[in-house]
Amino acid sequence: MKTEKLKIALQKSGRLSEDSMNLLKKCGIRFTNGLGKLRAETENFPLEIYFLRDDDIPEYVADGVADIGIVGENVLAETEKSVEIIEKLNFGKCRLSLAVPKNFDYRSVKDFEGKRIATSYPNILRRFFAANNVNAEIHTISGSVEIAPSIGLADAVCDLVSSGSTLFTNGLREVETVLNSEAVLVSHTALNADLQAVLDKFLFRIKAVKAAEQNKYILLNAPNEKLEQIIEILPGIKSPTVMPLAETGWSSVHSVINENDFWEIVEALKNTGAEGILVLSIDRMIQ
Ligand code: PRT
Ligand code: ZN
Repeated sequence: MKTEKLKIALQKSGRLSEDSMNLLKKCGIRFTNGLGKLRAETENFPLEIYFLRDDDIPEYVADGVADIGIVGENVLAETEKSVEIIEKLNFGKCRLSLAVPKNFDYRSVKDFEGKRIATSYPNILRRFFAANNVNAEIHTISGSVEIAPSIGLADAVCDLVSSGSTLFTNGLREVETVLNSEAVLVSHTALNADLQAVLDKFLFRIKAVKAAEQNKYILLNAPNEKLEQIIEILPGIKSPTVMPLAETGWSSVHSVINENDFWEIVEALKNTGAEGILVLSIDRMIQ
């Protein structure tokens, strides 16, 4: 029997496109994405790819035209479509923030009372102001939000920020975070059993890719009398592997450490007398 194909919607061209396609590739899924193509078939996994504008992805998935999709949480929150968030993907990170001109004497969110705010995210902003009991005038514009205050269209803006340089070069100062966002895998709320099985398989691979990216493989040499101390510092998946070196009185210790704890652990290891510390990237990690 032929397996039913899972239809995935990806951003056609934009900030999420490359990372989305790389994720599929790291999951071992091969496909040809000829430039300008709207659809691609995969060679070795039951997936069919649709390339769309990111704003349309929640609707395609909610309607079941696509079964799953990759989209920013900001777009999801704005469109308010009913889809299920399956997995955060660790890329496309940004925040939706309120920003004011540098000379605006800002103290609290109440300072937005009665002000005109330019944004491409009116629904999210309306909810934010309602939750904070602020009445502001929201002006919806679709692009170049950051220039609205300098041309007299608005008193402040609510826009996506990553490095902050766009705000800075436009004389604006970020004052409130409205939403933190990253790319997420979303799914139609009712997949049939066959498609759900394909999604589970895909998700298993995504988790292995994510885990590998968040962890490092560490090897080091240690005098045997320090082993106990070193093992305490290293968490490992179970516990570290310890093997004797050819030189008596010394061992080689192997373990996996989390990217976030990396420098603290390496410093602690050095202080205990560990030598020849090697840190390697992990390709895939099955937990
Ligand atoms: O054509 P299509 O509709 O598909 O694409 P788009 O132009 O609407 O979206 P695109 O490709 O710009 O962004 C896609 C998604 O990337 C967004 O929905 C976010 O989830 C995510 N993302 C992450 C960002 C940013 N970072 C980001 N910095 N989206 C936009 N920006 C813009 C922001 O609007 C501002 O103009 O970058 C500027 C600010 O960047 P910094 O680094 O100067 O702060
Ligand atoms: Zn868009």
